[in-house]
Amino acid sequence: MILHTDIETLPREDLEALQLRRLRATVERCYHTVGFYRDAMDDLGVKPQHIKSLADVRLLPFTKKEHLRENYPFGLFAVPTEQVVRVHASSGTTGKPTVVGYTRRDIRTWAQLVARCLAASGMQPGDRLHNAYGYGLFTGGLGLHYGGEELGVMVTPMSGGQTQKQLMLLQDFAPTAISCTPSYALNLAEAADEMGLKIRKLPLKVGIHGAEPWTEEMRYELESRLGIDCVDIYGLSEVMGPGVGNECIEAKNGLHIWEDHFLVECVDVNTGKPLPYGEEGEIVFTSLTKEAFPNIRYRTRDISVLNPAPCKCGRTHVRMQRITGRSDDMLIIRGVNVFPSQVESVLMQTETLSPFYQIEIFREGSLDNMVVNVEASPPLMEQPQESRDKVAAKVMRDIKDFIGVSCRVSIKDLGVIPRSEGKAVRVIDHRKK
Ligand code: DLL
Repeated sequence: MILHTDIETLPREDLEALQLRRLRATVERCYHTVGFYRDAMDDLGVKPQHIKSLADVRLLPFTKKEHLRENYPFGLFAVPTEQVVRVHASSGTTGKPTVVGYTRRDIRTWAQLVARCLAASGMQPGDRLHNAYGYGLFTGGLGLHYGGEELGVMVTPMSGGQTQKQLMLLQDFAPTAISCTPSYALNLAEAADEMGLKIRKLPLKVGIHGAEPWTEEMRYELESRLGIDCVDIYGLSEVMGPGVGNECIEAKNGLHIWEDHFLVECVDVNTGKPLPYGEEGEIVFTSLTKEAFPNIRYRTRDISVLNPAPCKCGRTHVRMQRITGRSDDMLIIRGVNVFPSQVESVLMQTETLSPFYQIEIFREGSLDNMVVNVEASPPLMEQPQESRDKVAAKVMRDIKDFIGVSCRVSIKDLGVIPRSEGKAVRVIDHRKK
């Protein structure tokens, strides 16, 4: 059974008519209930009645993370706090977190959208979900939890960490799906190997992974180690949490953005100018149904490409390619732009390496240097040092060829790189200390 088939396969014309009605209502409401939005629109001379077509969204001002911080904690709420039944917050790297709120209806909508994601991932009522996203201020745990219940699956609210216990419950509760970050899925696979647990033999069928960038190579790694299909789930707390979009199990090729609830744009990172479909840029969302915390043109800093081509699953909602990275996680090494995910791709194509890595950036004199620390595979561990040196030299050449940056590669013993329990820390930037 696939939920919501009608809305997910709506002809574009009808979908866009629905979006326009909802966009106009959202803008009207934001203008009249949130001082920040009214001021920002007044500054540009835009009134709600100027929004006559979907393209008119471009008349509206952008919203950025700093605006959320400036209005900490509840300044961007569009309803009285008495109508807010939940808040979440994302830990800022500096200072105050950003806070988001949900009305009772927002919580219901969110659950329905995550249920859609789970159904798109191939889950059905009666399935069992082992949910290892963190519970708490982070939206991952509760987001997947409510979505699972909405779909009618048995949810284990495991949260992150306690890896041994996770493995015990994976055997005893026999879930058919697991939700966690891709880096934690890898950690679980490794811990299962160490315990001698044949994880591939468990009834697990699908992994629903997101909350951090991951590559196609990582998908193959996880699928083969866990013996399951792995699909990508996307979202961010500012816009809702997990469930803004999800890959379909049929194509596993880009995340369908639930366009009846979110208007999505792709813009030039530097100029903010809208880009045509197919060009890489920053993803921007305007919410179409949110009550407590509506968004107008929220700049996600996530870099991707929108693809309107019909999908073999029959859904008409646009697909967003997997996220390459965040514009603020992009490293600029001697003038070359580098995303950690590009390094991941190269490392994971090198068979003699394990998929655990971390990148360090140092300033030496006036030059920035990138060091890629990666673990040897078990067979390479048995080999003499010169074999490791050869592999390191090859990886350095590959990174230079594919990404265009010179770096040092240091091949470490197995188990040396810290294991992730949630979002993996891929980069340690010593320049910031
Ligand atoms: O990470 C929400 C989430 C939870 C998504 C569970 C999926 C699963 P935040 O903590 O606010 O919310 O972080 C949002 O994480 O802007 C992206 O940079 C990144 N991100 C989320 N999903 C993906 C993904 C949750 N599938 C930020 N691929 C976003 C790449 C992702 N990056």
